Parts: sequence; structure tokens; C-alpha cells
Amino acid sequence: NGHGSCVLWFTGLSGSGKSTIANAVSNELFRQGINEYVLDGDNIRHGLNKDLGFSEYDRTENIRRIGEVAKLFVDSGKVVTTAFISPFRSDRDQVRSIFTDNEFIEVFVDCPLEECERRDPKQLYAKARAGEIKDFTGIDSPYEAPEQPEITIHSNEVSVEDAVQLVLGYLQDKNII
Ligand code: GGZ
Repeated sequence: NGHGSCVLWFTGLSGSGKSTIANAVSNELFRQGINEYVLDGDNIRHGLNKDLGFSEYDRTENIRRIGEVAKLFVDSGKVVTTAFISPFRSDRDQVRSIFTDNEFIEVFVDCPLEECERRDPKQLYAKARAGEIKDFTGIDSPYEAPEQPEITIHSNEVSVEDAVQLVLGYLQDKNII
């Protein structure tokens, strides 16, 4: 269909801007006529993975299933965008291993915890600090930052538009789009 296929695997803290940037990337790809699809909490955690919570085991299983679904979409020729915290390096590396070289593009949305906590759009950090939510990423559950992400977005320093251009530029450089 005139372009390559890959997964843009966004990872970062709650409130880092993953979903916002992932959806903006998806809109731009769609506008350019690219066969794309987004996997996020809305279509995965409310459906396929509604049996899973936020224990270490459940997060690992969440990411494993999302990786397998992303693989099916990539095999069907799409550019897939995923937006999950995916806090564990080993889980992300496991997903990477089911793709061929260059198909898995790790996009680290790097935003300081203090900034995510300041934004706190759903007041989840406040609830976690108050002990009303347990195992919250960044508070009492770890986030393991990528060591060699293909793309890093400092979301507290660049606009959403610039972040989109960074991702699209990468796909162009790699001759995927
Ligand atoms: C982290 C949680 C938690 C806990 C509920 N820890 O900001 P949000 O609300 O919209 O995004 C978060 C989302 C994280 O789900 P993921 O599937 O991306 O997580 S993982 O990859 O770790 O499996 C947050 C909400 O769910 N949420 N409880 N304890 N985020």
C-alpha cells in the first residue's frame, strides 16, 4: 500500500503526554493517507484486557498482549501507534523481540515526575500520594526509562506539533512513510 509498517511504541509516565502525542501523530499519519491505527487504554484496557489491573504480573501481561496485537496489525501492513506506560524494560524488550529489525520504534516521552504530578489531569497522583490508589507508577511502583529509545520526546520542552514532526521525520528518514 505504498508505505512500510511498524509500531511506534510510546512509553512514559502517566500524565507525560503519551496519549496526546500518540493521537496527534495518528491524526497526521491519517491526513497523509497512511494506513494507521492506535492502541490505547480506551480500546484495550476496556476490552481485551479488562481482566487486568496494575500489579506487576498484570502490567506484564497487559504489555505482552498489546505487543501481540500490535504485531498482527504490523503484519497486516499498518503503522501502529501504542500509548501505554509500559514501565518495565524487560517487557518492552520482550515485545521488541517479536518484531524484525526496524519494525519496533520505541518512543520515550520523557517528562519529569514533578511535572506529571503538577499536571495531574485526573488527580490520580494526588490519590496515590494519599494512599487511595496503590502501586501507582512513579509513586509506589517503578518506571524503568528506556536506555536506547529510537526517539526521545522531552514533552515539557517541545510543543505537540514539534513532537509530531520529530516522529514523522524519523519515519521519513527510515523510508517507512
Ligand atoms: C499507573 C494507573 C494506575 C496505576 C490506574 N498506575 O493517566 P492515565 O490513568 O489515563 O493513564 C494511566 C493508565 C495506565 O495504564 P497502562 O495500561 O498504560 O499501564 S501499564 O502499561 O503499566 O500496564 C492511569 C491509569 O491507567 N491508572 N491505576 N496504579 N496508572
